[in-house]
Amino acid sequence: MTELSGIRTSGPAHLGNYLGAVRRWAAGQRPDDVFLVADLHGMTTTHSPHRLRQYARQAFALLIASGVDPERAVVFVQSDLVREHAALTWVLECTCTYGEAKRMRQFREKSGGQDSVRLGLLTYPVLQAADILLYGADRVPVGEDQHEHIELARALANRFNGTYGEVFVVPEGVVPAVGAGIKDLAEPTRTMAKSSGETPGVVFVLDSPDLIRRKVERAVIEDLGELRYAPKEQPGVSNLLEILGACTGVSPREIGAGIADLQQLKAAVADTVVDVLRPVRERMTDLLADQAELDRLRAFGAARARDRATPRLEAALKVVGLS
Ligand code: AQP
Repeated sequence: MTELSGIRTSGPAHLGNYLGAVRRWAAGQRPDDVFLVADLHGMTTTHSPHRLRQYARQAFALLIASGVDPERAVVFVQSDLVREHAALTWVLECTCTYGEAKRMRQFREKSGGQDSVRLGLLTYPVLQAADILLYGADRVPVGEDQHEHIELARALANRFNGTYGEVFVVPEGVVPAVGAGIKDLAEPTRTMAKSSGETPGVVFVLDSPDLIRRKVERAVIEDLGELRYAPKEQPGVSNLLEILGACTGVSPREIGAGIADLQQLKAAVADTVVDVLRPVRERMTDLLADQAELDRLRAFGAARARDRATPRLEAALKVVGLS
Protein backbone atom coordinates (compact mmCIF):
# COMPACT_ATOMS: atom_id res chain seq x y z
CA MET A 1 0.00 0.00 0.00
CA THR A 2 1.38 3.40 -0.98
CA GLU A 3 -0.19 6.57 0.30
CA LEU A 4 0.69 9.93 -1.25
CA SER A 5 0.27 13.31 0.44
CA GLY A 6 1.51 16.74 -0.50
CA ILE A 7 1.80 20.31 0.62
CA ARG A 8 1.51 23.16 -1.87
CA THR A 9 3.95 26.04 -1.70
CA SER A 10 1.27 28.69 -2.05
CA GLY A 11 2.66 30.43 1.05
CA PRO A 12 4.49 29.66 4.28
CA ALA A 13 3.15 26.63 6.18
CA HIS A 14 0.82 27.47 9.07
CA LEU A 15 -0.58 25.96 12.25
CA GLY A 16 -3.48 24.35 10.32
CA ASN A 17 -1.10 22.57 7.92
CA TYR A 18 0.87 21.29 10.90
CA LEU A 19 -1.97 20.22 13.20
CA GLY A 20 -4.34 19.06 10.48
CA ALA A 21 -1.86 17.27 8.22
CA VAL A 22 1.93 17.26 8.59
CA ARG A 23 2.00 16.09 12.21
CA ARG A 24 -0.31 13.20 11.35
CA TRP A 25 1.69 12.31 8.24
CA ALA A 26 4.82 11.98 10.37
CA ALA A 27 3.02 9.87 12.98
CA GLY A 28 1.44 7.51 10.46
CA GLN A 29 4.19 7.19 7.83
CA ARG A 30 4.87 3.76 6.36
CA PRO A 31 8.03 2.82 4.43
CA ASP A 32 6.33 3.06 1.03
CA ASP A 33 4.52 6.36 1.60
CA VAL A 34 5.29 9.39 -0.53
CA PHE A 35 5.33 13.02 0.68
CA LEU A 36 5.85 15.74 -1.85
CA VAL A 37 6.41 19.45 -1.59
CA ALA A 38 4.22 20.51 -4.48
CA ASP A 39 6.03 23.59 -5.72
CA LEU A 40 4.97 23.21 -9.37
CA HIS A 41 1.48 23.79 -7.99
CA GLY A 42 2.65 27.06 -6.43
CA MET A 43 2.65 28.91 -9.77
CA THR A 44 -0.88 28.50 -11.10
CA THR A 45 -1.56 32.08 -10.05
CA THR A 46 0.72 35.13 -9.91
CA HIS A 47 3.78 34.19 -7.89
CA SER A 48 7.16 35.47 -6.82
CA PRO A 49 10.05 33.23 -8.02
CA HIS A 50 12.09 34.09 -4.94
CA ARG A 51 9.25 33.22 -2.58
CA LEU A 52 8.36 30.03 -4.43
CA ARG A 53 11.91 28.76 -3.90
CA GLN A 54 11.89 29.86 -0.27
CA TYR A 55 8.52 28.22 0.50
CA ALA A 56 9.67 24.96 -1.07
CA ARG A 57 12.78 24.88 1.14
CA GLN A 58 10.69 25.73 4.18
CA ALA A 59 8.03 23.13 3.46
CA PHE A 60 10.67 20.44 2.92
CA ALA A 61 12.36 21.45 6.19
CA LEU A 62 8.98 21.36 7.94
CA LEU A 63 8.34 17.77 6.84
CA ILE A 64 11.73 16.64 8.12
CA ALA A 65 11.52 18.71 11.32
CA SER A 66 8.09 17.21 12.02
CA GLY A 67 9.47 13.70 11.89
CA VAL A 68 8.89 12.49 8.33
CA ASP A 69 11.86 10.14 7.97
CA PRO A 70 13.61 10.35 4.57
CA GLU A 71 15.09 6.89 5.12
CA ARG A 72 11.64 5.34 5.50
CA ALA A 73 9.20 7.34 3.43
CA VAL A 74 9.94 9.02 0.11
CA VAL A 75 10.03 12.76 0.84
CA PHE A 76 11.06 15.20 -1.86
CA VAL A 77 10.50 18.50 -3.64
CA GLN A 78 8.46 18.09 -6.81
CA SER A 79 10.59 20.44 -8.91
CA ASP A 80 13.67 18.32 -8.17
CA LEU A 81 11.93 15.89 -10.56
CA VAL A 82 10.48 18.53 -12.84
CA ARG A 83 11.26 16.58 -16.02
CA GLU A 84 9.50 13.45 -14.82
CA HIS A 85 6.41 15.33 -13.61
CA ALA A 86 6.27 17.54 -16.71
CA ALA A 87 6.70 14.59 -19.10
CA LEU A 88 3.92 12.55 -17.54
CA THR A 89 1.69 15.60 -17.31
CA TRP A 90 1.97 16.06 -21.08
CA VAL A 91 1.11 12.42 -21.71
CA LEU A 92 -1.89 12.71 -19.40
CA GLU A 93 -2.98 16.02 -20.93
CA CYS A 94 -3.19 14.08 -24.17
CA THR A 95 -5.35 11.53 -22.34
CA CYS A 96 -7.64 14.09 -20.71
CA THR A 97 -10.32 16.03 -22.57
CA TYR A 98 -10.77 19.79 -22.46
CA GLY A 99 -14.34 19.22 -21.24
CA GLU A 100 -13.14 17.18 -18.26
CA ALA A 101 -10.63 19.82 -17.26
CA LYS A 102 -12.94 22.79 -17.55
CA ARG A 103 -15.70 21.06 -15.56
CA MET A 104 -13.53 20.95 -12.41
CA ARG A 105 -15.32 22.95 -9.75
CA GLN A 106 -12.09 24.46 -8.42
CA PHE A 107 -11.23 25.77 -11.89
CA ARG A 108 -14.67 27.34 -12.29
CA GLU A 109 -14.45 28.95 -8.86
CA LYS A 110 -10.86 30.14 -9.06
CA SER A 111 -10.99 31.36 -12.66
CA GLY A 112 -14.24 33.27 -12.18
CA GLY A 113 -14.86 32.83 -15.92
CA GLN A 114 -11.87 35.08 -16.80
CA ASP A 115 -9.85 34.23 -19.93
CA SER A 116 -6.81 35.96 -18.42
CA VAL A 117 -6.15 33.21 -15.82
CA ARG A 118 -3.07 31.06 -16.29
CA LEU A 119 -3.63 27.94 -18.35
CA GLY A 120 -1.98 26.05 -15.47
CA LEU A 121 -5.07 26.76 -13.40
CA LEU A 122 -7.03 24.66 -15.87
CA THR A 123 -4.48 21.87 -16.15
CA TYR A 124 -3.12 21.52 -12.61
CA PRO A 125 -5.49 18.63 -11.80
CA VAL A 126 -3.71 16.74 -14.61
CA LEU A 127 -0.35 17.56 -12.99
CA GLN A 128 -1.88 16.28 -9.76
CA ALA A 129 -2.84 13.06 -11.54
CA ALA A 130 0.77 12.76 -12.75
CA ASP A 131 2.03 13.30 -9.18
CA ILE A 132 -0.07 10.37 -8.03
CA LEU A 133 0.36 8.00 -10.97
CA LEU A 134 4.16 8.39 -11.23
CA TYR A 135 4.61 6.83 -7.80
CA GLY A 136 2.03 4.06 -8.07
CA ALA A 137 0.14 5.50 -5.10
CA ASP A 138 -3.02 3.53 -4.46
CA ARG A 139 -4.34 5.70 -1.62
CA VAL A 140 -4.59 9.47 -1.58
CA PRO A 141 -6.09 11.14 1.49
CA VAL A 142 -8.12 14.13 0.31
CA GLY A 143 -10.72 16.49 1.63
CA GLU A 144 -14.08 17.00 -0.06
CA ASP A 145 -12.77 19.91 -2.20
CA GLN A 146 -10.15 17.67 -3.87
CA HIS A 147 -12.44 14.68 -4.45
CA GLU A 148 -13.15 15.45 -8.09
CA HIS A 149 -9.42 15.70 -8.80
CA ILE A 150 -8.93 12.14 -7.55
CA GLU A 151 -11.86 11.04 -9.70
CA LEU A 152 -10.08 12.64 -12.66
CA ALA A 153 -6.82 10.83 -11.80
CA ARG A 154 -8.76 7.55 -11.65
CA ALA A 155 -10.47 8.23 -14.97
CA LEU A 156 -7.15 9.07 -16.66
CA ALA A 157 -5.41 5.98 -15.24
CA ASN A 158 -8.26 3.72 -16.38
CA ARG A 159 -8.43 5.34 -19.83
CA PHE A 160 -4.68 5.18 -20.32
CA ASN A 161 -4.48 1.54 -19.19
CA GLY A 162 -7.44 0.61 -21.42
CA THR A 163 -6.04 2.38 -24.48
CA TYR A 164 -2.33 1.61 -24.32
CA GLY A 165 -1.83 -1.20 -21.80
CA GLU A 166 -1.66 -1.59 -18.03
CA VAL A 167 0.89 0.91 -16.76
CA PHE A 168 -0.77 2.75 -13.89
CA VAL A 169 -2.15 1.78 -10.50
CA VAL A 170 -5.66 3.22 -10.25
CA PRO A 171 -5.61 5.34 -7.08
CA GLU A 172 -8.36 5.65 -4.54
CA GLY A 173 -9.22 8.80 -2.65
CA VAL A 174 -9.50 8.07 1.07
CA VAL A 175 -11.11 10.25 3.68
CA PRO A 176 -8.31 11.31 6.03
CA ALA A 177 -8.63 10.37 9.71
CA VAL A 178 -10.65 13.20 11.23
CA GLY A 179 -8.18 16.01 11.75
CA ALA A 180 -8.60 19.45 13.12
CA GLY A 181 -9.88 22.04 10.65
CA ILE A 182 -8.24 25.20 11.89
CA LYS A 183 -9.87 28.53 11.07
CA ASP A 184 -8.38 31.98 10.59
CA LEU A 185 -8.04 33.70 13.99
CA ALA A 186 -9.27 37.04 12.66
CA GLU A 187 -12.08 35.59 10.52
CA PRO A 188 -13.04 32.35 12.21
CA THR A 189 -15.64 31.41 9.62
CA ARG A 190 -12.94 30.92 6.99
CA THR A 191 -10.19 28.34 6.90
CA MET A 192 -6.67 29.31 7.94
CA ALA A 193 -4.88 29.39 4.59
CA LYS A 194 -1.32 29.95 3.36
CA SER A 195 -2.49 32.17 0.55
CA SER A 196 -4.08 34.64 3.00
CA GLY A 197 -0.58 36.06 3.36
CA GLU A 198 0.82 37.98 6.31
CA THR A 199 -2.36 38.58 8.27
CA PRO A 200 -2.88 38.46 12.04
CA GLY A 201 -5.35 35.61 11.54
CA VAL A 202 -2.74 33.11 10.37
CA VAL A 203 -0.18 31.59 12.75
CA PHE A 204 2.82 30.45 10.74
CA VAL A 205 5.00 27.58 11.94
CA LEU A 206 8.03 29.90 11.85
CA ASP A 207 6.36 32.70 13.87
CA SER A 208 8.23 33.66 17.04
CA PRO A 209 6.57 32.92 20.41
CA ASP A 210 5.94 36.66 20.87
CA LEU A 211 4.21 36.96 17.54
CA ILE A 212 2.10 33.86 18.22
CA ARG A 213 1.01 35.37 21.55
CA ARG A 214 0.08 38.65 19.88
CA LYS A 215 -1.93 36.90 17.17
CA VAL A 216 -3.83 34.77 19.70
CA GLU A 217 -4.43 37.82 21.89
CA ARG A 218 -6.02 39.58 18.89
CA ALA A 219 -8.14 36.56 17.87
CA VAL A 220 -11.77 37.44 17.23
CA ILE A 221 -14.01 35.69 19.76
CA GLU A 222 -17.64 36.01 20.82
CA ASP A 223 -18.53 37.17 24.30
CA LEU A 224 -21.92 35.53 24.75
CA GLY A 225 -21.64 35.01 28.49
CA GLU A 226 -21.26 31.27 28.09
CA LEU A 227 -18.06 29.74 26.76
CA ARG A 228 -18.76 26.50 24.85
CA TYR A 229 -17.83 24.56 21.74
CA ALA A 230 -20.50 25.57 19.23
CA PRO A 231 -18.92 26.28 15.81
CA LYS A 232 -22.08 27.88 14.35
CA GLU A 233 -22.96 30.19 17.25
CA GLN A 234 -19.43 30.80 18.60
CA PRO A 235 -17.01 30.26 15.68
CA GLY A 236 -14.14 32.21 17.24
CA VAL A 237 -14.34 30.53 20.65
CA SER A 238 -14.84 27.13 19.01
CA ASN A 239 -11.80 27.62 16.80
CA LEU A 240 -9.62 28.31 19.84
CA LEU A 241 -11.05 25.22 21.55
CA GLU A 242 -10.41 23.22 18.36
CA ILE A 243 -6.78 24.38 18.37
CA LEU A 244 -6.38 23.48 22.06
CA GLY A 245 -8.01 20.11 21.43
CA ALA A 246 -5.75 19.36 18.46
CA CYS A 247 -2.66 20.30 20.46
CA THR A 248 -3.58 18.29 23.56
CA GLY A 249 -5.53 15.35 22.15
CA VAL A 250 -8.62 16.18 24.24
CA SER A 251 -11.97 16.89 22.57
CA PRO A 252 -12.73 20.63 22.17
CA ARG A 253 -16.04 20.17 23.97
CA GLU A 254 -14.37 18.63 27.02
CA ILE A 255 -11.69 21.31 27.12
CA GLY A 256 -14.32 24.06 26.95
CA ALA A 257 -16.00 22.73 30.07
CA GLY A 258 -12.81 23.26 32.08
CA ILE A 259 -12.13 26.88 31.07
CA ALA A 260 -13.51 29.71 33.16
CA ASP A 261 -13.42 32.74 30.86
CA LEU A 262 -12.23 34.15 27.54
CA GLN A 263 -9.00 35.52 28.96
CA GLN A 264 -8.08 32.13 30.36
CA LEU A 265 -8.94 30.54 27.01
CA LYS A 266 -6.64 32.86 25.06
CA ALA A 267 -3.81 32.42 27.55
CA ALA A 268 -4.12 28.63 27.39
CA VAL A 269 -4.14 28.66 23.56
CA ALA A 270 -1.13 30.97 23.34
CA ASP A 271 0.92 28.86 25.81
CA THR A 272 -0.04 25.58 24.19
CA VAL A 273 0.57 26.66 20.59
CA VAL A 274 3.94 28.17 21.53
CA ASP A 275 4.90 24.88 23.24
CA VAL A 276 3.71 22.66 20.39
CA LEU A 277 5.40 24.67 17.64
CA ARG A 278 8.65 25.41 19.51
CA PRO A 279 10.52 22.13 18.81
CA VAL A 280 9.36 22.06 15.19
CA ARG A 281 10.37 25.68 14.62
CA GLU A 282 13.74 25.11 16.26
CA ARG A 283 14.52 22.01 14.17
CA MET A 284 13.30 23.78 11.05
CA THR A 285 15.41 26.84 11.77
CA ASP A 286 18.51 24.70 12.32
CA LEU A 287 17.92 22.85 9.10
CA LEU A 288 17.30 26.01 7.09
CA ALA A 289 20.55 27.43 8.43
CA ASP A 290 22.45 24.32 7.34
CA GLN A 291 22.28 24.64 3.57
CA ALA A 292 24.58 21.66 2.97
CA GLU A 293 22.50 19.29 5.10
CA LEU A 294 19.23 20.49 3.59
CA ASP A 295 20.65 20.02 0.08
CA ARG A 296 21.88 16.55 1.01
CA LEU A 297 18.46 15.51 2.31
CA ARG A 298 16.74 16.97 -0.75
CA ALA A 299 19.06 15.15 -3.12
CA PHE A 300 18.58 11.92 -1.18
CA GLY A 301 14.79 12.24 -1.30
CA ALA A 302 14.85 13.17 -4.97
CA ALA A 303 17.00 10.14 -5.82
CA ARG A 304 14.57 7.82 -4.02
CA ALA A 305 11.63 9.48 -5.76
CA ARG A 306 13.34 9.12 -9.16
CA ASP A 307 14.00 5.42 -8.56
CA ARG A 308 10.32 5.01 -7.91
CA ALA A 309 9.08 7.16 -10.79
CA THR A 310 11.40 6.30 -13.67
CA PRO A 311 10.26 2.75 -14.54
CA ARG A 312 6.62 3.81 -14.69
CA LEU A 313 7.35 6.94 -16.70
CA GLU A 314 9.46 4.96 -19.19
CA ALA A 315 6.73 2.35 -19.53
CA ALA A 316 4.15 5.09 -20.19
CA LEU A 317 6.33 6.83 -22.80
CA LYS A 318 7.00 3.54 -24.54
CA VAL A 319 3.39 2.41 -24.86
CA VAL A 320 2.26 5.78 -26.27
CA GLY A 321 4.95 5.60 -28.96
CA LEU A 322 7.58 7.93 -27.48
CA SER A 323 11.15 7.42 -26.28
N1 AQP B 1 -6.70 25.33 8.09
C1 AQP B 1 -6.36 24.05 8.02
N2 AQP B 1 -6.67 23.21 9.03
C2 AQP B 1 -6.33 21.91 8.96
N3 AQP B 1 -5.66 21.35 7.94
C3 AQP B 1 -5.32 22.15 6.92
N4 AQP B 1 -4.67 21.94 5.75
C4 AQP B 1 -4.61 23.10 5.06
N5 AQP B 1 -5.21 24.09 5.74
C5 AQP B 1 -5.66 23.54 6.89
C6 AQP B 1 -4.11 20.66 5.34
O1 AQP B 1 -2.73 20.84 5.06
C7 AQP B 1 -2.34 19.93 4.02
C8 AQP B 1 -1.54 20.68 3.00
O2 AQP B 1 -2.39 21.65 2.42
P1 AQP B 1 -2.18 22.07 0.92
O3 AQP B 1 -0.86 22.66 0.81
O4 AQP B 1 -2.45 20.90 0.06
O5 AQP B 1 -3.20 23.15 0.50
P2 AQP B 1 -4.52 23.69 1.05
O6 AQP B 1 -5.38 22.60 1.60
O7 AQP B 1 -5.12 24.48 -0.02
O8 AQP B 1 -3.90 24.52 2.23
P3 AQP B 1 -3.89 26.04 2.61
O9 AQP B 1 -2.88 26.13 3.67
O10 AQP B 1 -5.24 26.47 2.94
O11 AQP B 1 -3.32 26.82 1.37
P4 AQP B 1 -4.03 27.66 0.24
O12 AQP B 1 -4.12 29.03 0.76
O13 AQP B 1 -3.08 27.56 -0.90
O14 AQP B 1 -5.37 27.06 -0.07
C9 AQP B 1 -3.61 19.33 3.45
O15 AQP B 1 -3.73 17.98 3.93
C10 AQP B 1 -4.69 20.18 4.00
O16 AQP B 1 -5.90 19.45 4.23
